Amino acid sequence: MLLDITTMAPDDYVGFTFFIGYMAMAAAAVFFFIERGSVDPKWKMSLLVSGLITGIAAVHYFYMRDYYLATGDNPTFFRYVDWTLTVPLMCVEFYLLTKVAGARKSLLWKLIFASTWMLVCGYIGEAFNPAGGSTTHSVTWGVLSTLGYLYILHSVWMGEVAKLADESKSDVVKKGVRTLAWFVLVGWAIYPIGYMCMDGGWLNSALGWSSQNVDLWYNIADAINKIGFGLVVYNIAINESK
Ligand SMILES: *C/C=C(C)/C=C/C=C(C)/C=C/C1=C(C)CCCC1(C)C
Repeated sequence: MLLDITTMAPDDYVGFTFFIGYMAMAAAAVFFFIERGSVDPKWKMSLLVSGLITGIAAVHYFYMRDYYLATGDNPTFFRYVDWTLTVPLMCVEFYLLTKVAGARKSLLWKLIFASTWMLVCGYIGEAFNPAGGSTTHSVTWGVLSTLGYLYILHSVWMGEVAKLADESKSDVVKKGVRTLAWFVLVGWAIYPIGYMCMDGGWLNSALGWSSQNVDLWYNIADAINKIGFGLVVYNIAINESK
C-alpha cells in the first residue's frame, strides 16, 4: 500500500493519530519549556525533562508520520529509537521527584536498566518477527520484555520509588508520584495491546485484530503517557512553587 498526503483517506485513523500526535507533542514541548519560567528553581530540571520528552517525541513523530505516509508500514525502527530516549527520561522524572527524599543514583540506573531491557526485547519481538508472523517469536520476546515492565511497576507501586515518595515531607510529591504510578499501571499497559496486534501476536492470531492498528495503540498511548506524565509533573512543580 502506498500513501501520500494528497491521497490520505479520510478514515485513515492511524495516519490521523500520527498527525495529531505530532502537533500535540510539539505544542506540549513549547508549553513545558515556557512554563519552566514560572516554577521555583528546584523544579526547573523536572520541567526541562518534560519538555525534552515531548520535544524528542515530536521530532520522531515528524519522521514516523512521513514514513507511514510513504510506505503504509509501521515505523518500528523510529518508534523504538524514540522510546529508547524518552522512557529513560521518564525514569529521570521519578528520580528527580524522589531525590529530595534521599533517592540515590543507583535507583535511577536500575530503572533505566529495566526499561532498556523491556525495549530491547520488544524491538527484537517486532523487528525480527518472521514474514507472516510467528506467535512463538512474538510471545517469547513479549514475555521477556514484560519482566522489565513488571520491575518498574513494582518499584513505583511498592518498591524503592514508592517507599521514598512515602517518606517525602510533601503531600504534593506523595500524591504526584502515586498519580505517575497509575500512568505506569494503566497508560503503559496500552503498549502491550499494540504489540500483540502484530502479525502472529496473541490479539492478532486469536481475535483477528489487525496489525495495521499497532501504531494506533502506540500513538494513543504515547499521547496519554508523554503529555499526561508531563502535566502531572508540571502540576506538582506549580503547587510546590506557591
Ligand atoms: C513514551 C513512551 C513510553 C512510555 C513507552 C512505553 C513502552 C512500554 C511500556 C512497552 C512495553 C512492552 C511490553 C510490556 C511487552 C511487549 C513489548 C513492549 C515493548 C510494547
